This record gives sequence, C-alpha cells and structure tokens, in this order.
Amino acid sequence: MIIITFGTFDLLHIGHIKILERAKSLGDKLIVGVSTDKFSIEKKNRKPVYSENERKKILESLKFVDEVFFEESFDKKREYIKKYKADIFVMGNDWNGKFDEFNDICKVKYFDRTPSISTTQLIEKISQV
Ligand code: C2G
Repeated sequence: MIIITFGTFDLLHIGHIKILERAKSLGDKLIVGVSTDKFSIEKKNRKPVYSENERKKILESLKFVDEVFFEESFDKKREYIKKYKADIFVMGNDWNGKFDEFNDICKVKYFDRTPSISTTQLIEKISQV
C-alpha cells in the first residue's frame, strides 16, 4: 500500500513526526509532497523559516519517509495522487473533509492533529526567548 501526504513541514516538530509515522503505519511506502517556498507563502502568507530544499532533505532523513517531492499547488493534487499511485491520502483533521473529492481515486484519511504545537507557536515562543 502506498500512502501520500502533503505539507509545508517547516521547523519539523513532534506534530509532524506523529502524523508521518501514523501515515507510514498504514502501508509500505510513504510519499510526502513538501510545499515549495512559493506555495507555502501562498498558503500561510509567510516565508518558511527553512527553505524548500532544507525541508525536503529533513523529511528525506526520516526513516519512515520513503520519497519526497515538491508540491507546487492545491490543484495538482489529483495529478500527484495518480502519478505516485497512492492508495491512501492522509492529512491532519484541520483539513477535515477538504479533500474528500479524491475518494474516487484513493482512500482519504484524516488524523487528529497533535494538540498545542504548531510552527507558528514555535516561532512565537523562540522569538520571546
Ligand atoms: N499537523 C499535525 N499536528 C500539528 C501540526 C501539524 O498533525 N500539531 C499535521 C497537519 O495536519 C498536516 C501536516 O502535519 O497534515 C503538515 O502540516 P503543515 O506543514 O502545516 O501543512 P499544511 O500547511 O497544512 O499543508 O495540500 C495540503 C497542504 O500542503 C497542507
């Protein structure tokens, strides 16, 4: 079973690790679409702290991540799912229901987010040190 998930994964933290680990536990291969800097800025209205190449390399270093590619936009999702022949598409439930349209080509699963941690909170906490 091939699992696919997407995200910016900036300042990788335990919330990211948990969803990636749970995603991998559903199958044999986990493919991650890491958002390009340009797409991340469109989504979050701020530049990621780590560049797209750094975020890609950090994800590639995780033992439960098998392949990482650059996610350029929301509307290429169907193309990515088909290209990587994903059986299951995993996202955190902050996206609950948002990707159900892809249920015709794969199983869409939403996992609970890890509470009280986010990249934005981390940046705020670090800037107060
Ligand atoms: N996440 C989580 N718990 C947190 C923070 C994040 O489970 N405390 C999950 C998110 O739900 C998401 C993944 O980690 O599934 C990556 O989070 P982000 O880097 O914030 O990704 P996002 O901006 O939601 O990008 O096309 C989809 C988008 O690229 C998703």
